[in-house]
Amino acid sequence: MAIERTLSIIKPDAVAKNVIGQIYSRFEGAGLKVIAARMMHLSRNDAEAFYGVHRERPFFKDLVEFMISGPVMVQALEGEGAILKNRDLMGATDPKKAAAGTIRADFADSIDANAVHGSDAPETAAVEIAFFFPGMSIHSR
Ligand code: RTP
Ligand code: MG
Repeated sequence: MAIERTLSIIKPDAVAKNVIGQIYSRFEGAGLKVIAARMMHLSRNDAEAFYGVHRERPFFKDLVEFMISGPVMVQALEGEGAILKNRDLMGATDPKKAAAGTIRADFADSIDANAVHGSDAPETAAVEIAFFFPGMSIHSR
């Protein structure tokens, strides 16, 4: 399988629970390398733009409010099949449906406060990485 990059966000609930390191350990344990990272508090504009594909969905307003409720940790991950591998580590969107041992099963409280984001396809990964890491701050290794 090809080496890919994907965009990951540790959401405000997981940052507040102080589990950034535990989540990074899961990335590392699966062979995913952190090649760029920044902690930030998203503006409303950032959150609305980032989740723009969901603008017409009933949960959009709650999603934006949640994503701006506290700081997030944003990282680009690199590795073999990184996009699917990260989605597998994350588990299902609704933590009640997430497989045992996944990040969402272990750290998420609800479908709204669900601990992590991960890109869902190569095209979205490229757009999302460029959104948070424009320019020179990526270190392929
Ligand atoms: P994400 O984009 O955050 O990685 O999550 P995902 O791919 O697993 O889920 P997606 O369909 O892209 O939805 C984005 C976020 O919106 C919230 N959501 N709520 N109430 C609902 O039915 C509902 N559906 C989605 C979730 O917080 C989800 O992470
Ligand atoms: Mg998604």
